[in-house]
Amino acid sequence: MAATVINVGGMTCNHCKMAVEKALKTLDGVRDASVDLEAKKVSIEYDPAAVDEAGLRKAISDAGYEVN
Ligand SMILES: [Cu+2]
Repeated sequence: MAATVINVGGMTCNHCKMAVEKALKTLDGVRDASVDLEAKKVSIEYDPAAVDEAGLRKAISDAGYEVN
C-alpha cells in the first residue's frame, strides 16, 4: 500500500469534499481518500500495482477540480 497527498484547487464546500473522495474511491486500487477542505489537500491510500499517481490526478481533474 502506498500513500500520497495531492493539492486540489476548487473545493469550496462539503459537496466538493464528497465529490473528490468519491471520484477517488471508485478507482480500482484506492483504499481510502480523505479531503482536508481547509488545507485544500486530499490524502490517498492506494495500491500502486493497481493505480498510479497519474491515475489519481486524472480522476480528480475528471471530477472537475484542479490538481496543483
Ligand atoms: Cu462544493
